[in-house]
Amino acid sequence: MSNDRQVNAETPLEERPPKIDAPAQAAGGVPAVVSTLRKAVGEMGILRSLRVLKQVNQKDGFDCPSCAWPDPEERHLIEFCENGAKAVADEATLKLIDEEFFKTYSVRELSHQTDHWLAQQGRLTRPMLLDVGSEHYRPVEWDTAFRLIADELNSLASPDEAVFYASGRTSNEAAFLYQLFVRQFGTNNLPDCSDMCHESSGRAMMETLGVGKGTVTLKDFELADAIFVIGQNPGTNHPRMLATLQQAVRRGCRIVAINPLPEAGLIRFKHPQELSGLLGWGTPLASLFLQVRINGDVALLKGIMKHMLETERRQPGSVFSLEFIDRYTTGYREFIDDLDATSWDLILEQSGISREEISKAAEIAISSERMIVCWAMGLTQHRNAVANIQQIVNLLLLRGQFGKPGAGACPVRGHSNVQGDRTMGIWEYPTKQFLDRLEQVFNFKPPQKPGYDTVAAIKAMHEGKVKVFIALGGNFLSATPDTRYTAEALRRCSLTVQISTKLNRSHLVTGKRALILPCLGRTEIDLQASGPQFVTVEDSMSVVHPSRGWLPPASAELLSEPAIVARLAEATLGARSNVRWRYLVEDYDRIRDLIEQTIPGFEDYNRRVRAGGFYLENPTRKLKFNTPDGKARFTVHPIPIQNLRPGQYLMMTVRSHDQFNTTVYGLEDRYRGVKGGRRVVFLNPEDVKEAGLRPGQMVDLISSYDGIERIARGFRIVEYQIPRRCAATYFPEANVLVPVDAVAEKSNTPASKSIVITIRQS
Ligand SMILES: Nc1nc2c(c(=O)[nH]1)N[C@H]1C(S)=C(S)[C@@H](COP(=O)(O)OP(=O)(O)OC[C@H]3O[C@@H](n4cnc5c(=O)[nH]c(N)nc54)[C@H](O)[C@@H]3O)O[C@H]1N2
Ligand SMILES: Nc1nc2c(c(=O)[nH]1)N[C@H]1C(S)=C(S)[C@@H](COP(=O)(O)OP(=O)(O)OC[C@H]3O[C@@H](n4cnc5c(=O)[nH]c(N)nc54)[C@H](O)[C@@H]3O)O[C@H]1N2
Ligand code: SF4
Ligand SMILES: [Mo]
Repeated sequence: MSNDRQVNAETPLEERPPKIDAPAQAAGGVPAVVSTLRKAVGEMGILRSLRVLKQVNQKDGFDCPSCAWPDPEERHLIEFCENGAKAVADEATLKLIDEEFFKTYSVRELSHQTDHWLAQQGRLTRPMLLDVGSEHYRPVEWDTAFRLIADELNSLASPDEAVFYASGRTSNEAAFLYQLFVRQFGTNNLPDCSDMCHESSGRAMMETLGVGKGTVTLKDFELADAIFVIGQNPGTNHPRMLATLQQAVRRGCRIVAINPLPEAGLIRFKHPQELSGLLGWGTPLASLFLQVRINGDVALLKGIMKHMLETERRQPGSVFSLEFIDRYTTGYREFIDDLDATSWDLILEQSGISREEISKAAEIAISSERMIVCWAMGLTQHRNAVANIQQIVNLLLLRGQFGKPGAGACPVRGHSNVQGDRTMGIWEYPTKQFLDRLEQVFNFKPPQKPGYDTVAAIKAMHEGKVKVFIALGGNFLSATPDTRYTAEALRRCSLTVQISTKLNRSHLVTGKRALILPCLGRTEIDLQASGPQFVTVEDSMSVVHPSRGWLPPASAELLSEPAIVARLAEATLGARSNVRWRYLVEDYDRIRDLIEQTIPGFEDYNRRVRAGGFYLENPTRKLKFNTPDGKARFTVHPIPIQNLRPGQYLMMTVRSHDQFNTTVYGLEDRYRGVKGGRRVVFLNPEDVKEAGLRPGQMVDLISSYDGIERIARGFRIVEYQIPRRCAATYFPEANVLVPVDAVAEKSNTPASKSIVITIRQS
């Protein structure tokens, strides 16, 4: 039976139209400084802002809770960017949600507020229970909450009827305890946000290189001759990457940007911490910008490699690293045969890029001894996402861009510890080696059957196969596809539990009963029996380092994530577990000792991490490929053909400059010139004209998939420099349009950047 509190799962309509300005020509500069200060001081006041921001990314401070871009060896006084500061301010805000708040507002009333409003209400301060039939959350004691969850879990017919989600802000320590608890409980149902993020990268690289992580370090960026940035908007999502790119450009490195949008940060950058950046024109970054069609990357990369092949044929030995290919790879012949069989017409048509532009990119690759390719969600969220990334691997293999400084593959991770969480075993598909280690160290038989990933978990809830849903962070309802379907899935659960810092829509769309368990954030002092604790995280380039909070907690009632997991485990497993949960949480060194015993690469963990951190070795750097035959693999992929019928557009969902995933900080997408609203659809001016539409007009967006129509209402048309027949909207507003079945092959990642839509006048 589904519960119905008449809660609205979707983001509400907007009353006023947004204001549209011309897009910015450069990222950073004075507006970045102004925006940083406005948000920081608005949330925290001046003194607190100064005190907190000074600790971001410092060696004795806390890790920026926003993205996973690494910190340099040498730290400056200011080691954060505009969006890092916003993330910190959002957590360290002085606003608090108290008991009165939930007495005042029912979940139904809250659900009609925007995500922006929800995020502005401040920090959650007490455990809260939404009981069967009730419309208001009420306070509950921690012990009662843990007992309630334990009783629900222990009354399930099978441990597989529970799902344990995690989001990527969770520390290594909390993540390790969480997966240990879940596996001792008896299931591998450990989906995480990575399933919607870089899962395609992990899959693609594991198959071809034998490793699921990036192969470069920050040092390599100082040595590369060329850096390709594909399907990524660093100016907004990894802002300090621009400073790294700027340094590279200044010493002569060439940047190739491949993106359907001319994102401000890719074109020109004004370093906010340099006087010239504040006053001048900034540094042009990309020496070549290829405005590819949405999902035209397989075609484009094939074109680049076909040009390289033609040059190699004219001057044998001048382009390809044949010795490297011969010694370290397989599949070269099939790969070349496929390139030969691929027609230029198809490449040009599907990529939308001219032969001349393709040859420019190829010439940069040919003339670069050392090359790095970076990518993010623009490649991972398509049906053929794994193929996209394997084409990058092909490109790098052709010129032997592995096992040497200044070269390699760089999937740029999103959440600040999403990579670490996987290393700690948050994965529905654990390796046999990992499970064997758990068995040896903890003396229990871990479940062997793979668990549900994010999409499978939604379906299992919808089918009634899962009854309890627990989330360690994140905003499952809004981050996942197919909002209406997912809402129904969550409503069918008997209990949903959110371990969170801030209010979000997943607290409102719930199972029959729901709990909010409020936790400490990164910025806060984590005091346990042995004294203040630090936690550890792993950045996008495999560096593990400490993070220590400095602020008094937002409320005395908050527990740390490791403490919540430990108490939950204790309440649920009781005498069934041989782990001394509370003892571990008294001193996080004890958790790290167990991680050291279980996971390779963490030798001498406590000492090395106190000394500042350490790098987790990546075997590909020594040309060791952990594939079945020990070789890196070339792979063959057909060009995906996008046959759009008249009136159809291919839509991607992207982030604005004023949000962190589903947390909306504000309504200003400064670089794209959109202010005061988020329900917009970016279209090419020619398409707008051809369809008889006009800028500013209100329309409904419709996706038709497998005979089902999904509608997102009340979007305004914005004319933008985007390829013909392509459209862009913001995430999470447009997630209602992403069918739960539209996923990437092999990685099962929602294809939220390739949704076919039509547009109807409202
Ligand atoms: N401030 C801030 N920082 C963040 C986040 C945030 O929300 N806000 N989120 C964090 C997380 S979890 C992640 S995963 C990262 C996300 O970082 P990004 O991947 O940069 O985020 P998106 O906004 O999804 O942008 C995708 C980019 O890919 C382009 N793109 C879309 N489709 C295609 C395509 O088919 N081909 C190509 N070549 N390009 C395409 C889009 O135009 C856009 O520039 O950022 C992290 N950092
Ligand atoms: N259409 C579309 N959908 C997408 C994407 C897209 O590009 N397009 N991107 C996908 C990607 S890349 C990702 S990573 C996912 C993100 O999916 P999630 O990670 O599930 O979502 P977030 O919005 O990052 O989660 C925000 C919530 O986390 C909680 N939180 C913040 N800090 C902490 C903390 O320290 N501890 C705890 N316990 N909770 C905390 C807060 O309550 C906040 O409301 O979304 C995916 N969904
Ligand atoms: S680049 Fe990412 S990690 Fe670094 S300060 Fe900015 S948001 Fe934080
Ligand atoms: Mo992500």
